Amino acid sequence: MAVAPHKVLLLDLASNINRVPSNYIRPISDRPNLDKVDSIDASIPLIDLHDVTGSNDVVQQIGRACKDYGFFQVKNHGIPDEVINNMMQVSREFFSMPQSERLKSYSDDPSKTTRLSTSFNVKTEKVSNWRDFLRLHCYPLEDYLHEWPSSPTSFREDVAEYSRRIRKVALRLLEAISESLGLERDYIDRALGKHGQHMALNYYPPCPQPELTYGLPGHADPNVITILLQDDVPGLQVLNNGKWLAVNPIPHTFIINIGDQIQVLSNDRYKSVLHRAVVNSYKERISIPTFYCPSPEAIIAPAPKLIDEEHPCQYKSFTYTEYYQKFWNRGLAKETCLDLFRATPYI
Ligand SMILES: O=C(O)CCC(=O)C(=O)O
Repeated sequence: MAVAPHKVLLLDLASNINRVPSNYIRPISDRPNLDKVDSIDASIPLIDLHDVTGSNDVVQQIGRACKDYGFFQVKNHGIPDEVINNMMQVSREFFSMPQSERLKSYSDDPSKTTRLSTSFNVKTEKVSNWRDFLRLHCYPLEDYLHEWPSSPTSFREDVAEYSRRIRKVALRLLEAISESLGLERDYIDRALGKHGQHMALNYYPPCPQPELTYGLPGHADPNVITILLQDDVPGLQVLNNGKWLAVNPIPHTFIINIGDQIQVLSNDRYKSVLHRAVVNSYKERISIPTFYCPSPEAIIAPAPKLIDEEHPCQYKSFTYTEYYQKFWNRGLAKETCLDLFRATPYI
């Protein structure tokens, strides 16, 4: 008798169920409480990047957003609509391919630099997340391009073009963030060693009981900055003053958030804040975060210029590899990993 293929990806499981399987159900104390979320449009600042290199005002707006929200959206970022549309379209095509084609990229091994998987860390987590994802390393591009899926046929070309363009936006933002902290424009660039850039293509299938589970539970990002492209389906929420704010999609904008490494470099001036992805019962959602990172061996520590009597040094120095290992091994925990690297440990 033929045995049905084991459904390792959520997308294939979710297409014919009308209840959430028990391993996706969160305890009552840890559910999204969707009716308590503030979904009014004016959530996080929207900043026009048109004049980011010439305008002190833009730099100040970025600084204020990093301090008050840890999040902002950007428009006039210089990436043509066509590049964004192709990226979103090829992601949708990837997840629409037959299971046998998608599974060619599947792996549970987190050390793989290109892999399709589901949830977050399937080997260690107790509750699963309502998400499949394709994770890609993207910088230096020539080191990784050959590993990427070769189907759909335009995948490599579209994703490579998008990642080259996004890297330029990331570098401009890092300069503006350095400047907003009163540091030299290239301070953060230099602090990151050779730099790293990863991308996730997140696919959240429609969920029959979205109030019981998360696409991704609240977490802070371990990297430097994240640049998120989302489709037209809401799902991202950001914690601000103890309340979850929905970040509703605005076409052709990106959502930027400060990761833990900027919190450290800024000696706690800027905050890496919790955010989460919720799911819905009516429509699939795709989001594409680019995680801009230090290179693994880069040594991260607060900028000496931001340490004084009033602002004592908050963190010991560490390599990004050490930091990322802690982040990965703990799973997506609400308590930030930063406290493990405090100069004076929190009790
Ligand atoms: O899907 C989203 O909007 C958020 C994604 C995210 O936080 C992540 O991939 O780490």
